Amino acid sequence: MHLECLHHAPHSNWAYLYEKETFHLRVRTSKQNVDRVYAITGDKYDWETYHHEHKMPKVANDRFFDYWQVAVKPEHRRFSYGFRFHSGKETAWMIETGIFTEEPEAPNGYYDRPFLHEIDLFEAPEWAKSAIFYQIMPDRFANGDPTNDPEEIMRWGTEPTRESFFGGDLQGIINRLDYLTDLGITAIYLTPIFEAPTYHKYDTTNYKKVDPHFGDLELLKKLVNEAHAKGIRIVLDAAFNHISANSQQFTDVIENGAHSRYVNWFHIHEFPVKVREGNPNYDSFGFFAQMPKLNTANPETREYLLDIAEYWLKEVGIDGWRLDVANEIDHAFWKDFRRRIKAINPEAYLIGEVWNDSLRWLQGDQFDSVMNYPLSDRLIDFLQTDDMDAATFAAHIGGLLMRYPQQANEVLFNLMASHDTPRVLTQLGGDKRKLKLAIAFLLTFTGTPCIYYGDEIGLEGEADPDCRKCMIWEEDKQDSDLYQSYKQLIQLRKKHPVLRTGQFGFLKADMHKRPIIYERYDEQGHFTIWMNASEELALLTHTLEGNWRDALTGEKAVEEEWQVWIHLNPFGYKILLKD
Ligand code: ARE
Ligand code: CA
Repeated sequence: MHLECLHHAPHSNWAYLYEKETFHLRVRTSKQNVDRVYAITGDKYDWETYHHEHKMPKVANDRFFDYWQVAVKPEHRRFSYGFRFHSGKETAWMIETGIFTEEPEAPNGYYDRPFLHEIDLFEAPEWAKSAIFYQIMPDRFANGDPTNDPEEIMRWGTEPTRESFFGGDLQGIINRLDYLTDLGITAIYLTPIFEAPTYHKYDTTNYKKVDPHFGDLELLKKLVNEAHAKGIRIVLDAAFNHISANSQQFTDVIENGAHSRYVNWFHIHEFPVKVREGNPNYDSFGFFAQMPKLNTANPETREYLLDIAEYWLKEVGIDGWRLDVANEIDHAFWKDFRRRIKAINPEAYLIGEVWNDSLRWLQGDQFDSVMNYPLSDRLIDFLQTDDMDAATFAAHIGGLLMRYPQQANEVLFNLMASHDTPRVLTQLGGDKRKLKLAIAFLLTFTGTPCIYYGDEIGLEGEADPDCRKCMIWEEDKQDSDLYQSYKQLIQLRKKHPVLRTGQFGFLKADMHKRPIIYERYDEQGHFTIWMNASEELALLTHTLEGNWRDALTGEKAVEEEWQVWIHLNPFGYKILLKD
């Protein structure tokens, strides 16, 4: 047995409170090296009376390791624990004090979970688990009010540049709420809408004012109220890492230098301040001189921003925040932020924009979720070419699922693309078969799906600004077949909770092959999803008890002696539901 590969860490994504009295334990072993794993738990104050064994199922694997997970419910909300591993005739134990080949005397040296406090529980908003998000960039979605258009707008539908305005606004979104309802959308993520000089509004000049080109406070309230009336929630974008160089605060520092009352709101390197594009003498987002970084550790700055975050919840009733460049703001700020926001609305959904491993922010004291770019990167890599075999794809997905506590996985903001990436259809070489496969995966996988506006009707686009083309509203230019695929898959996900919070596992993902089969299951239901990510026809089979039918057509699946047979076209998929 590869003892050196045995791994666990207490108080982490390996050991966490999942629900009020349910605790998850995870361990890692060398891939295909261990046959069985048991968690040994007990009460250190009376081990004899209260100790148990729990067989741990294997729930995932990545390239080098197998992962095992079990849920335990200790009687007295405290417990010590260890693990026992079996590999052929070998047995080994892992406890806090080390790895042993003779059984260590319990509970000395065992891992310890002193007390399970409900107040420490990381609880994500329940509604986010069943939400279907749609991301909108207001300037590009719909122009509902030409009277508020910027002076120099470009004709709707022409090629966008880094500076172009097209006149989209909040009234346009209100006018199109029925379109979103028809698609099955239940939540909208709006990129910034507060006053700012650019079309994208990530360089805020006034956080407490809706940009006049988008509308005003009353119109935003109307949008939120009309969306809520249709069962659609609204999440706004908080660009708190930096502010515009044209803001009142920063212009004061430019004018008054070290004597400015706002000097500690920023990270100024030297005076006089030089707004040099590419090389400012102060901290900024990237090297963008127009985006001076705010000193969120400064109490006055922090209070200013937290007050803004509270204001839009209290004043308008928004349902959460997407947090721009969240990973470059200090953790102390986000802990305050979560406390203050959840005090106003415990169900507010907080999504950090973090492109890398985000465990530090997903321990229940900061964000509920992050934008899950690692997922879209892996899925698009898998579909872009046939270089990645099914086993490697499954290993990537397995590793991602083990990164975070399960309650975070259930509300991760799963996207295929955004305003910061090329359009997913473009990344997939314009192949709509691959796009449908990607969307079928997104809508049957663990986590909250988000559709970037226009993807559902076939919009294409390279990197920013090309990925921000105006929405196409002429029906004869929309891909209605693609739209129907999105709509059908969204409806399926909304109808079946098991596709949202059920267990996930691969049934088939072979080396040197491309087809995959994975399952979603819980007490209520059982799905198997069959995908042929290749140009060849595929005939897949798997042993499955019970009667299965196509969840989209209702057609009964062919089976003989528990062998289910599925024919798939190139880049085809089938979603089976057990009767
Ligand atoms: C755009 C172009 C630039 C150009 C600039 C000036 O992208 O190439 O030089 O215009 O004309 C906003 C606008 C952008 C604008 C940018 C700067 O939307 O159009 O740039 O401001 O003026 C990293 C950050 C991540 C950030 C992306 C863009 O980690 O937080 O870069 N995303 C947010 C928003 C953006 C917004 C800003 C930040 C600024 O979502 O829309 O840009 O408020 C890897 C790395 C990531 C990196 C990612 C993308 O995956 O791991 O860290 O994200 O690549 O580059
Ligand atoms: Ca307008």
